[in-house]
Amino acid sequence: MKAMQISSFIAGEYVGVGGRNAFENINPADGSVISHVIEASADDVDRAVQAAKRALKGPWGRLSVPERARLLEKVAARIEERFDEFLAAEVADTGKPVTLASHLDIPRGAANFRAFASVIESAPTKGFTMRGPTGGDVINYSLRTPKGVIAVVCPWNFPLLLMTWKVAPALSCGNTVVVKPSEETPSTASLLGDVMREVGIPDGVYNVVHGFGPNSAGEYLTSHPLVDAITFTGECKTGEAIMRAAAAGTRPVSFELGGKNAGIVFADCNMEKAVDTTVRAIFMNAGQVCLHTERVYVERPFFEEFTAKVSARAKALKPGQPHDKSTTIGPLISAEHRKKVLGYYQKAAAAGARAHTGGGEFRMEGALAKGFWVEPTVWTGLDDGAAINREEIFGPCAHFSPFDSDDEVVARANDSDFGLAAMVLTENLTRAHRIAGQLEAGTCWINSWFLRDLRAPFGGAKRSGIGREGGVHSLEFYTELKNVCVPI
Ligand code: NAD
Ligand code: 6OD
Repeated sequence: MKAMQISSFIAGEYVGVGGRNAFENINPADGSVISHVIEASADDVDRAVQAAKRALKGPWGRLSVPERARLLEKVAARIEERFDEFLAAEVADTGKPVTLASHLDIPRGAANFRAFASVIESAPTKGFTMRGPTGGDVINYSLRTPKGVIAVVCPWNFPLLLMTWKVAPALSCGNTVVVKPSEETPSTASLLGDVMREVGIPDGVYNVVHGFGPNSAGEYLTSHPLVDAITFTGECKTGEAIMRAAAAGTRPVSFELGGKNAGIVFADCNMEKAVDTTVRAIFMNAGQVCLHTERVYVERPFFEEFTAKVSARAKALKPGQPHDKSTTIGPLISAEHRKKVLGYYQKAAAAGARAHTGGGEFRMEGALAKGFWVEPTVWTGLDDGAAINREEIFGPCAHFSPFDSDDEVVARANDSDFGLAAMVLTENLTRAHRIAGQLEAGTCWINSWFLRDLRAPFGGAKRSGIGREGGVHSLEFYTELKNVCVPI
């Protein structure tokens, strides 16, 4: 099959090659080249930001909230109509099983636009009156205005889902955006440009610039002086670099960063459901989920039994062609990421961990032999100070250890630099609520995992992020709140 060309989308137009560099977009399942991506130059990024700035003052800036909301609903509807194209692009870029992308990635791409169309229409207007110094009444009320041009810098693990999770609230609030998708997964962001054109989103409102981070589109964008705010999802180290760029001009940031999430399993859980939930929390998307559980604490009386059950389920996961509906685990995103994950597998072995299943590469056959496959892995035997219990691995693996009391497990779960998500599995809801209150995490799932209500606040505590997005919380970041004071 001939490799396609993926282009940046600036001011309503796809950008041609025109002497620019191009890089290969690789299918992680088989190592084949899917497309050539044209890298945006510093000039292109400047044009994109200028276009986004101009668009704020054009027809987009004059739309009423219901008009904007209707347009976002059309974007959602058009993603659904072009579902198969989005699905094929996402599956090729990520290598993830089609069953996962068709149930999660693409539907959420559409759902994000619908959710924020609804949030903006029902956003509360704030106001109050008070007695003024001269005895008369004073009315104070608040207006929300768009923040301006928003830079949206995205990772590769849920490309469309995570990009639209930022673009939808930004647009719903009347901003314009310049998106920098991950270099690993450029396709759906470009495809969305076509959808924006089709439904009549004015030129310059949604722009996409392709490239890498340092000395490329990511850095050009985040250091551009006309960018008014930066929303970023990715690694903590990248967050630090972006924060430095944002310091020039004191631009606000919203960060969703890494995790080292704890799962706590009590002996009084519903065993069958707890095994299911834990398997999903560790292995979904080959563990490449910021929210995924990498540290599992199991109450001692049933530690052996629970670990054995999860290990058996992990062993039964089936790698294979992403489009084969019986495939239940995909590859890692890249050769580089596989090297990093296998490095942790080696560190675990060297430290004396027992691998109940996995611990190495998947030896795939045929075309898939060139993909980036690793075995789902369950370890026991290391203490909480081991590297695999402290650092984010971002692969299909977790370490299990026993615990004896609530206080002990809360202290161990909280003993981490990260604080993104936690999971508590127990049928004792009093205990569940008490522990949820004690855990240092942005989200705590009880008897569930990755169960999302898009109106709920979402983000990380400690090093896992800055700020919260979701529902009205997104409005705090994507708008300026102005008070108007009127003495009567
Ligand atoms: P990454 O930080 O390497 O890259 C993310 C994006 O930042 C890419 O588009 C990249 O090109 C860009 N970038 C890199 N350096 C840059 C720089 N100096 N300036 C500007 N842009 C730059 O992250 P990744 O490897 O794509 O994603 C995996 C990480 O993302 C994991 O740590 C994971 O936990 C985290 N993540 C967090 C969440 C969350 O909601 N908290 C969600 C998904 C992923
Ligand atoms: O569901 C979401 O909105 C979200 N931001 C999920 C993040 C997944 C991390 O990999």
